[in-house]
Amino acid sequence: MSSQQEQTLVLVKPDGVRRNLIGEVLARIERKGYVVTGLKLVQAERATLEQHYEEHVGKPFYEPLVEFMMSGPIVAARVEGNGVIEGFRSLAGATNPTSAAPGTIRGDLGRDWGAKVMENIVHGSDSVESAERELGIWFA
Ligand code: IDP
Repeated sequence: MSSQQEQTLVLVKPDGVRRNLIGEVLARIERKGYVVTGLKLVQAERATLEQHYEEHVGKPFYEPLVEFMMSGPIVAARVEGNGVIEGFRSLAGATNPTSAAPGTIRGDLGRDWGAKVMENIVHGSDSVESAERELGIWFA
């Protein structure tokens, strides 16, 4: 299998920050051997989130998702490594924390709280194109 040096955008969502999981998420990234090359705590603005989540406009969970992402500070990280885009998605686990595998961030630390939107602790870019686009939004 070939992989290449990549950059990805990781967000620790408001639930992760509220639950004091910033260090836990960054520790898992670093223990895997990836390198954090940009890091900031931000209160996201609606315009930024509308750009970030543009592919989800019109879906039933879109507005709850934007509201949730504005409900408290988030951490944005630029993370680098060979194959890091797929690698971080693998560390994060499936979108739904109920079905995410144990051993993953969402599987170990997330659960279904009955919220309108899945509160699943982290975001990670899903392709080279998304990573470039999203890093441009959060690390302009
Ligand atoms: P991902 O974060 O695993 O890439 P996406 O499909 O890009 O998943 O969805 C973005 C975010 O929207 C998810 O992380 C989750 O917080 C929320 N979400 C996605 N699908 C649903 C759903 O069916 N119900 C509620 N929330 C959802």
